[in-house]
Amino acid sequence: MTKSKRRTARTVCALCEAGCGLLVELDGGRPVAVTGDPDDVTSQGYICPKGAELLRLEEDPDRLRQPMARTRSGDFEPISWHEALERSVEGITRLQRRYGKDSVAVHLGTVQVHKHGVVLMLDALKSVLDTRNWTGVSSQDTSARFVSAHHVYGSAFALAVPDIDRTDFFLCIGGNPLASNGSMMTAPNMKRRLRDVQRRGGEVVVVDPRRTETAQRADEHIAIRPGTDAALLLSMVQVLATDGRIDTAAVEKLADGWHEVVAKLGAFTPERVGPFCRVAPERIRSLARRFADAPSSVAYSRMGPGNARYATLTCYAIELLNLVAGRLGVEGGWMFPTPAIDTVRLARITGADGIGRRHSRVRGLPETVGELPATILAEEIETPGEGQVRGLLCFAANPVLASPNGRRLDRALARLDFMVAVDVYVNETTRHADIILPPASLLSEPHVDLYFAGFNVRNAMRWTEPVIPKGPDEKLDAEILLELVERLGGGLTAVAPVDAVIRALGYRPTPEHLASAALRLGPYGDLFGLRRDGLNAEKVKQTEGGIDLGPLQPGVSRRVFHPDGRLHLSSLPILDEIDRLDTAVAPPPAGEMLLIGRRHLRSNNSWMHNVQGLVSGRERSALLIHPDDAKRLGLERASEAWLSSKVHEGRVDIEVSDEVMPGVVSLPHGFGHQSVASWQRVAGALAGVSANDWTDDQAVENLAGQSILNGVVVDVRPVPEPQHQETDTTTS
Ligand SMILES: Nc1nc2c(c(=O)[nH]1)N[C@H]1C(S)=C(S)[C@@H](COP(=O)(O)OP(=O)(O)OC[C@H]3O[C@@H](n4cnc5c(=O)[nH]c(N)nc54)[C@H](O)[C@@H]3O)O[C@H]1N2
Ligand SMILES: Nc1nc2c(c(=O)[nH]1)N[C@H]1C(S)=C(S)[C@@H](COP(=O)(O)OP(=O)(O)OC[C@H]3O[C@@H](n4cnc5c(=O)[nH]c(N)nc54)[C@H](O)[C@@H]3O)O[C@H]1N2
Ligand code: SF4
Ligand SMILES: [Mo]
Repeated sequence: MTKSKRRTARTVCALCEAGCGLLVELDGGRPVAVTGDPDDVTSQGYICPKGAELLRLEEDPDRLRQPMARTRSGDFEPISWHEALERSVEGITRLQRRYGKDSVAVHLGTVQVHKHGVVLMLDALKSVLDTRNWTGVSSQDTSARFVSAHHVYGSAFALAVPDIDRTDFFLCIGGNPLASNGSMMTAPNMKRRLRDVQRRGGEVVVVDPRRTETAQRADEHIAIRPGTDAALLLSMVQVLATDGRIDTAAVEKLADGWHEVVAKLGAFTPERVGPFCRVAPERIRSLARRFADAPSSVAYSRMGPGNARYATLTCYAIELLNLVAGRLGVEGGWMFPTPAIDTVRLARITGADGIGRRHSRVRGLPETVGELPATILAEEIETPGEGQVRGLLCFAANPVLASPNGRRLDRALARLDFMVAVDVYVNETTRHADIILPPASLLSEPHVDLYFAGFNVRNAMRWTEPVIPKGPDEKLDAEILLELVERLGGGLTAVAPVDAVIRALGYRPTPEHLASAALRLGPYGDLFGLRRDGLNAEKVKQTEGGIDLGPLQPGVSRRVFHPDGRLHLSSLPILDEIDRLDTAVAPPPAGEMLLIGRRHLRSNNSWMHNVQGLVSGRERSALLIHPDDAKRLGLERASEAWLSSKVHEGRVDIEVSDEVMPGVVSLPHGFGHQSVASWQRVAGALAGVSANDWTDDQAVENLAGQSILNGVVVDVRPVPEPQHQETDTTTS
């Protein structure tokens, strides 16, 4: 018997923002085990259950491995790559020739930012498709933060992170890093990092309507009424201002507009906003004072308020609080990473970081960093007229479960003339596609730290080679996009003359060529040999586990892009939104019930539900309801309830739990897979409904057009008589 050949290879997990380093054990070239890489500079051996199940995800028999075409009967059958790509391009070109460029929309899911190759391909795709209907998940994720950064710093990508490893006081507002592994904060093993804050004698305070996994480990949990965080934060600033705890001279040295803002803060006293937020005024006051008095502190907010009514204003108020408390750009505070590939500067040069330069046809919603809000998709498909959307390229996204009013979108997608999806599953969205193009295994991808290095809580750079070669008939996501671009007549650099010269020379650049050049020209780069000790791709690849580039660097000016070099605190849209919030501040109506979301460590949005190891155990898709509400509504002993919102009503499983505050119910998004049970056998057999059946595509936040997915007004009652049917109340 010959001894099998075992070896280990390194890669980086692309399943979430933490980007943990992985060691993949190979037996005769076949991956057999995945563990955390102890040498990885970013994750130091940490791995979560999703990363540990990576091979199960990859080996899922229901995962697509060849291009699929939808048949007349609505089924799918495999076709060749050549035919799939030709038909995709033919479908897109036919519509664009006949109905104009805008007739084909694009929708991008969150996977895009995890793959450097895709990020670097998007300009080329954008340029060749030239459609205004370029949409994606940002409006359910980061757009509000981008818009706030644009106003304050002059670039949507001027994004600070909490210096979590040096802070003495971490104020976490509407983020649950123990489930999400951290977002817009690349920091694997948040459990350890939070414990370290406490071990240093510091404090962790979580503001969340639910006593989350993170809140349970915090020193203090403040339950807040959904959608009111901006008022709480402005109130904290108001307290510091009236206490005289603000170094006004220091603020004015960095920023313009403090006077205009402070003049508006009188409306946000803790006594006034307390009932609105359902937080005792004394708690707000004490929180503000402890935040200011701690040796160092940082305020951070994420998806909770980020997908609620005052999303952009909340992000702005985080900037304001960190600034006036003297926490911006200082150790233990709110600091700017210095990534080796400076995507912020690249975006500045290409203008990719702008906002509001185009608006959608039907509702006039603004673009943010090139993307129109995802909520426009259904209405743009349904509404006749010039520019009506008739075709869709959907990249790694499942908007039927991830976008508000998913049922309306589901019906709209069925009306498309043509749809192509790049995805690994037939799911609730891709089931409408004419063609599905599945990428090769994640283990066949090279990895270059690109987008998320901009959120590192400690600067680092990693570049790994593919762990396994891709099969002869497999393509990476970026390669699929590049082939589509080339067949549509474009090229990688998106600059037509440059691409023409490159083609004439018979040269075919890859995203890695672009990344390599950007690294060499970046802040630590070797400047193509001019700086001998500088970095280049080879050096990074040869350093096992990546290169540590040190703690975050103090300073602010390198991320201020307003021509006057100052932060702007009083942009008109921001001041107007403060006025609107001021008008809205009032105690909640009696009996109010607000719906919020929830994430689970073993899941990722709408996918990873088809692997038994990730879905076994207690059901996770039930509606959490507080015991007081359950009692009041006659649901104490019920296992189900009837949930209604403006757009939908239907049955949900319930779980009575004091984890959620009274007046709030919580339902995770991304469930409800019954319609694809024949394509995803494990997921299809799960219980659960899609939270986004109840969220409203027409309700958006004012500044970014951000979706409102948290703090949705709902009604909960016992399940009515059997003849009562589930209904959608939207017309389409
Ligand atoms: N395991 C796992 N990891 C993930 C994901 C996943 O689905 N599963 N998704 C990934 C993605 S796409 C993202 S963007 C990140 C998100 O990362 P996080 O933002 O850290 O994750 P969430 O669980 O959405 O945290 C939002 C929290 O806000 C609370 N909340 C809801 N409404 C409000 C409100 O109005 N105010 C306040 N203060 N809190 C509120 C919720 O109860 C919840 O605890 O996670 C990423 N990582
Ligand atoms: N109610 C509510 N709704 C929400 C949220 C919420 O908190 N509450 N969160 C929002 C947020 S933050 C986000 S980011 C969105 C997420 O919205 P989406 O990005 O649309 O959702 P995912 O489920 O992450 O979709 C991932 C898709 O990519 C496919 N996929 C997985 N791996 C690969 C790959 O390597 N290549 C390709 N081509 N495809 C792949 C999966 O099969 C799946 O179809 O959801 C949003 N929706
Ligand atoms: S936390 Fe888990 S899913 Fe996220 S990168 Fe690390 S191993 Fe992957
Ligand atoms: Mo997200």
